[in-house]
Formats: sequence, structure tokens, C-alpha cells
Amino acid sequence: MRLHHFHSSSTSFRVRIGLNLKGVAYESAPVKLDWKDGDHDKPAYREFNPQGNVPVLVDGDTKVFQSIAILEYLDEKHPTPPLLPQGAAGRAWVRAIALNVSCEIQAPNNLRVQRQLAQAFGADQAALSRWQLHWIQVGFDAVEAQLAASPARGKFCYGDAPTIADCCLIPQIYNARRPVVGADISAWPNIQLVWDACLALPGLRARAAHKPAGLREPDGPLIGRRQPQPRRRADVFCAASHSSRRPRRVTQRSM
Ligand SMILES: N[C@@H](CCC(=O)N[C@@H](CS)C(=O)NCC(=O)O)C(=O)O
Repeated sequence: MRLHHFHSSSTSFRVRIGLNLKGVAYESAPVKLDWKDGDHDKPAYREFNPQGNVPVLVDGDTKVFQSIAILEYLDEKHPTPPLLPQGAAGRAWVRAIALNVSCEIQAPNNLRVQRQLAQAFGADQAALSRWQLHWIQVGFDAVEAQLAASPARGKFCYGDAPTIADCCLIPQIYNARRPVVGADISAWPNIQLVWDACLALPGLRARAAHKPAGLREPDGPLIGRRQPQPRRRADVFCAASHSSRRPRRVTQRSM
């Protein structure tokens, strides 16, 4: 399998967590996201992925777009450990959390939205930060209420094992805690509890899932060519986290 992703993309991070939890090895194909000269905007990448975003999973002749579709694809191809509970009601509940994060929080805060706000409507960084925090608060309020009301909540969003809900929520929490957004997740006690439980689990540990220990992170070719590493903090991205350290190649899951 090959994952086309960006090291600080929260949607890519969802899939890396899923791959880590399932112990599936993958080849890493980095795609530089950038406000001005991102690879995702270039014709070669648009041809590869007309949606112009990351992540994309390539499995033999199969190409899967959209992080939640990728997580479900992985779950069907590698059923153990499962990322969805048994039963229609539980599965719908978990998908509702994942989709809330994906559609109601990440989507309005995406790079292309922020770029449009800045370029077409003159939003400065302070306005963009307020914008991001707003959608995080609205979305986390809803997730918190759903978690608080659920008898199924255990250590994780649903029960005592991580599901695609946790795969989506953890990167979003990571994103929300960045200084440029500044959300205090203790305001959402159930989300805080899930975050704490996830950090204690090796396959879901945010840093570890982000950059597996001992492995060099992507600076390799994307669609047949080498590309430069991002050099600056990209705080306006839909980032999962940012690091000034050089990213590492991810070729084998270590957890
Ligand atoms: N709904 C998509 C969203 C993917 C997405 O927007 N990814 C961001 C990175 S976190 C991206 O590539 N943004 C590029 C852009 O906004 O143009 C998914 O879940 O895969």
C-alpha cells in the first residue's frame, strides 16, 4: 500500500492512525501542502487526484480518496482489530462522530477555505484563527454532547477500543491545541478523557502515530519526482500538528 499524505495534515493523520492500529505496512508518498505553491495544486497531482487533497491510499490497482472511505476500506480489507463496532446502531453512532469532525470542523477550516478567506475577503491571521476556533468550538460542543449522552462511551469514543471516531477526533484535538488556534480542550471533559485514553495507547499515541520512532519521514518522490521539504510552519493549514524537526520516512508500522 502507498499513502499519499502530508505530515501535518489532520486527514492524513487519521489514516496513519488507522494503519498503525491495524499494523499495516505502507509506503509513504509525501505531498507538500502549501498556501502558495503546494504540490496538491499542481497539474500532475490533480491528474492523480482530481479532488486536489490528501490523503490518497493506493493499494495495487485500487486508489481510494477521502480519509473516512480509506479507513473503512482498511477495515474491510484488514478486519482485525475492527475500527467499527458490531451492529447498525453502533456503527452509525461512530460514523456520526467521524463525519461531524470531518464535515463540520475540518472542512470549514481547510486550507482552501482559509486561503479563500484571506485572498478574496482580506482575512488576516487573527481573523483566520478566530474562524478556526469558532468551528472547533461548534463541532466539539456537538461531539461532547454526543459523548456525554452515550451509554456506549467507554475509554474511547465508543467502548474500550478505538474506532474511526477516535481516528478522526485525535488529529482534530491535536489541531485545536495548536497555539495558532488555542483551544483549551479541558472545556470538553468527555473529549479530554478520550484524548487521555488515546495518548496512553501506543497505536494511537499522537506523536508516535504522527512520526513513528526510528523511521525517516517522507522526503521521497511524489508521482515520480523528489520534492523539497516544507521549511516553515504552516499554521493556517488543517494541520494535525507542526514540528520544526525534519519529517521522517514512514515505511513500516512500528506499533
Ligand atoms: N474530506 C477529505 C478532506 C481532505 C482534505 O481536505 N485534506 C486537506 C489536508 S488536511 C487538504 O488536502 N487540503 C488541500 C486544500 O484545501 O486545498 C478527507 O477526509 O480526506
